[in-house]
Amino acid sequence: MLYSIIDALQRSAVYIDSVLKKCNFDYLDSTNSTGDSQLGVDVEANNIIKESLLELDVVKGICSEEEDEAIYKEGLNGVYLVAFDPLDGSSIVSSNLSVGSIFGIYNKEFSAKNLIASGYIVYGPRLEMVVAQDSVNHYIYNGEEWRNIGSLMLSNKGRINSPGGTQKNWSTKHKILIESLFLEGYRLRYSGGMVPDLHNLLCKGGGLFSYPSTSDAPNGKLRALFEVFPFAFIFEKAGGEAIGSIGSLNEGLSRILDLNIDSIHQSLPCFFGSNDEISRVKLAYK
Ligand code: P6P
Repeated sequence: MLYSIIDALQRSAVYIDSVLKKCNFDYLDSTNSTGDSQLGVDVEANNIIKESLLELDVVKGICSEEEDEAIYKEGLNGVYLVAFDPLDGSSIVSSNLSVGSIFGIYNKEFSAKNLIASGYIVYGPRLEMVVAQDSVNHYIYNGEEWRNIGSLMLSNKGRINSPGGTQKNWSTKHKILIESLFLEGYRLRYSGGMVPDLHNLLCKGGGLFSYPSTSDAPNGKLRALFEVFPFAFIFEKAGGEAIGSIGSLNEGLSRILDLNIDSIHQSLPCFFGSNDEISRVKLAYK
């Protein structure tokens, strides 16, 4: 049943990749519902994915970072809802850095407990796609077809530290946590693109990616439905963990896929990683 959705996303990925290769990266006058400036290619990628999904019988509706509201189809056929960020990392695409699309497939309801599959597309030197259901499958597009090249698994402890957010606005406990990893020899890997930064962790055995609550972004920056929940699902299926918090950090950090959101564009502080590093985050934020 999910095959038609994955196939539609794979066809959209090839189309978006070709658009990225020849488009200019001019900003539009518009902003999206989170207030982010929009590139023309943001809107084009959104339309490509939205149209390819809404024509599927199994799809009941979609929500997108580039759409103010969720879009539901009339009629009772579809059961699946797809939330997606059509082009994540627009701010770095004009520097020719890798960017990506992120998606989560929900059964009947946009909530973490109804997330049944998720994945992402990496528009980089190679066009790649990762899809998590029972395991985390890694695909490469060879110019003619998508080939499954195996699955991605995290080690119990990694070597990469990928710290997001404006450092001068980090809390003291977050600064101590991040510094402790560097003092142990972790390598800094952070491009400012969620998809390539987390794909790097998944391909290189793990470590920690963090986008914490900061004084300028108390609820973090990354959006729950189409960024954080999909990657939380992927990291758990790859043998790691994903924790975060909704509302005040005073309640501490919880398993992200146990959290409930109030609005489709809600963001939250989030930590993705191998088990050892996530244990250290829990200790640091205790
Ligand atoms: P910062 C890109 O704009 C994005 O939404 C994610 O792809 C990325 O992880 C994050 O923002 C980077 O944010 O504040 O570290 O530049």
